[in-house]
Amino acid sequence: MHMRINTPYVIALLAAAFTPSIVGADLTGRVVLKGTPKPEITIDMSADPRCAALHTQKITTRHYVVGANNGLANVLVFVKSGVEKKDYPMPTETPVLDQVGCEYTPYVTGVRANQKFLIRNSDPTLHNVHATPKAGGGNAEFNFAQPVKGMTTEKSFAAPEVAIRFKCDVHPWMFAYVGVFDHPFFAVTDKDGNFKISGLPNGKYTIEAWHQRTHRAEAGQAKEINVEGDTQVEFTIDAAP
Ligand SMILES: [Cu+2]
Repeated sequence: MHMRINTPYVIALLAAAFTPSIVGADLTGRVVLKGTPKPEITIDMSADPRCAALHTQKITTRHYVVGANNGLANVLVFVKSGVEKKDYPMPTETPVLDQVGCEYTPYVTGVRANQKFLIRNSDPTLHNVHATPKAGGGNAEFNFAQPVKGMTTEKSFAAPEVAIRFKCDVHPWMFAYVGVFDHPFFAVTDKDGNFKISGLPNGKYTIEAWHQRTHRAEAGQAKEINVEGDTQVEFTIDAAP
């Protein structure tokens, strides 16, 4: 029997077999704050009049930023385990940790391990950027001055860590938190507590919601989930006593 091979069909089959899957599910959800946190503390910037002059309104700490329906902002939501270890493509955009009005912005953010990011001083005063990763975790502490407005310094962190605290050695009220991940499946909640992690392959994962005031009480802030297509998850975080 003579068999005819449909060449275009075979090529299409081969292409389908060897095209890596780039689409995955969207993991979306919210983080909700339960309970009433302590009032925020007013920040007195008078020690540096150049900082104080940048504000016309009262500045407070940002421990709990709560939006609509008790949604909690500035929570790092990330896949803690279950992710396949591989070289995920690095984002093309360079994240910026800025200093504006003598505050870090963003307050909480995430980067990939070995992803270059910029630290910028947008203020007309001296900042001293001081990153304080945990000892022995694979990330190096650094500490440098940015005396001039507009200065940028490129940095990266080598190892996953949630999260590295930044402070400023000139202005004791300045803090930021940077999570470092060896995969792209992380997000920071927006002002109403919403987050979205895209491209997550189907599978079983542990998802964690990390908030800088409550992370010591991890109970309830990690969930086992089964992703099969687009999936939603909600976290409730108790205000720390
Ligand atoms: Cu500073």
